Amino acid sequence: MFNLILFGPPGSGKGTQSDKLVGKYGLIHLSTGNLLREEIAEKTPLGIEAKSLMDKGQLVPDEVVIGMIDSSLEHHKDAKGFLFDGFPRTIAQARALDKLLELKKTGINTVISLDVGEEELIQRLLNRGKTSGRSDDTDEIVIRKRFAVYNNETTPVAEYYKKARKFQSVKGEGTVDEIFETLCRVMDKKMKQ
Ligand code: B4P
Repeated sequence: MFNLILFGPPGSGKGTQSDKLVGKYGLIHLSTGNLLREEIAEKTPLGIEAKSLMDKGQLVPDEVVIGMIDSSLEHHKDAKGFLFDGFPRTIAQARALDKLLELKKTGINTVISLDVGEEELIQRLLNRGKTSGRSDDTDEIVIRKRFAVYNNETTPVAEYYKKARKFQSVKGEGTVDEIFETLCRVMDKKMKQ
């Protein structure tokens, strides 16, 4: 199995690059953002609770997203690997993921972080907001709140994987194809190790 975490701030291109990477490497794409938006679209109790938090730029409780990942892993027992996109976002989520993978006798192979400057991120998210209908992308105050949450709660996750010597950063600015090429170079190297 090969398990990758694509890491980075909101709007850094995790979703965009994940779609391309899973096509090339045959991994199962697990995006907690997408899973939550599906719950919202179906108006489930979980979705209704998640929407009120996401609209304010806050994180959904750890136990909710960990539960979603647990059932997705169970659902794809024969996968040759997973690409985790937007998860883990807290230390508690990172620890829970390690435990879940350990139970399946596997682990995280590598974490690749997309580095993008804050002003570029804001422009990307506001642009997406014009067409996506995502309420967390239309208001600059909410976007800035998401960055604050990222800096406070998610950047410690980078330290967690740095300590485990699994963390690597790549430049996340440039065209989508240029960034994809860089990611593929890193992936090809890691898969040979
Ligand atoms: P997510 O759905 O994970 O999304 P994201 O961080 O906003 O975006 P991403 O980095 O995937 O950007 P994308 O490729 O789309 O999170 C949304 C919310 O869900 C969170 O705020 C939180 O509330 C909740 N949530 C999710 N996971 C959670 C968890 N584990 N725990 C708790 N809460 C959780 O790119 C953004 C835009 O940039 C797109 O429009 C794209 O077209 C554009 N773009 C991409 N690459 C580009 C490039 N190279 N140049 C120019 N534009 C580019």
